[in-house]
Amino acid sequence: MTKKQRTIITCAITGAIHTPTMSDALPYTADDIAAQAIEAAEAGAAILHLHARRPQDGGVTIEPNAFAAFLPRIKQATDAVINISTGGSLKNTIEERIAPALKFSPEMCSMNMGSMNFSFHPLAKRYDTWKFDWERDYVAQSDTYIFRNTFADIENAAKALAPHGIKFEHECYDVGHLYNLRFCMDIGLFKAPIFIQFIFGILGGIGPEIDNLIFMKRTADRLFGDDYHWSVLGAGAAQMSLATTASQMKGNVRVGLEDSLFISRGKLAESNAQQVTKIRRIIEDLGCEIASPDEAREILGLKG
Ligand code: KMH
Ligand code: ZN
Repeated sequence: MTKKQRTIITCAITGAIHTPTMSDALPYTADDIAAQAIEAAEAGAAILHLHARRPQDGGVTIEPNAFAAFLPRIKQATDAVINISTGGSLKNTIEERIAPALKFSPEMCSMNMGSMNFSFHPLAKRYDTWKFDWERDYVAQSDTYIFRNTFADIENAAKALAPHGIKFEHECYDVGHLYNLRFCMDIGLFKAPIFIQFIFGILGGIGPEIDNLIFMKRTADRLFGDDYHWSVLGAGAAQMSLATTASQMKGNVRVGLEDSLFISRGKLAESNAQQVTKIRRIIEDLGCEIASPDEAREILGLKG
């Protein structure tokens, strides 16, 4: 009997882009990050994608101590796969960004596959209804606005992290990033089977249309054959519809307040768990099953 397809739900708890001024639900103290991560795991997230925040103002930090304030609590309360971000903020060097993953050697960490303009522009339509102070909340974080992931950065990160046996969540924000990933595999930086996060709807990357999902998937099939796993992250309003479509295409899904602050059109989510519960219900109602953390470990070949 063939094994039933299981959908891995990743929940990205807080990220580095949204600010506490945008939603009261966005966790930024260690207590809140731990509590929401635990609740998301209980709701069905097999993987927890984690960033750290400064408890005093919610700004991004890549201080390993900030991760140390919530990681043990999450590990003690859940068996979810820990995935530590190497995204940092737009100001950090790649060496600073990988420091938490090097220190904690989690089962997974992110690996961003190309440089790009990233996300916010004050005139972008999707931001115009938020209580968002562009100067205070975003420009202050960056004077370049470029999310830098050069080939040299990727190579340095891959080589430094290689001894840890960490599985990468390869963040691909556009079709070109899939070609970057193929190139990096060809020069020996990453080995199959890889895990790709197709990302849609970040300003600066590919848009959130279903045609684009099909195009990304077809391109990945051509570049990586059968030997890869994939998941979909739709940013903002596209989150649930793209995740639903991905699950029906036998892909995996990512939700969480890092990617969207909303639970439905115009309605802020109360928590990460609320988004996990929603996508889990959709997946199960449509006849699929979700993967437990151990099933995710087996599917992705994690070090455990
Ligand atoms: N913020 C997401 C669009 C990372 O953490 O390295 C992608 C992300 C990047 O999660
Ligand atoms: Zn992230």
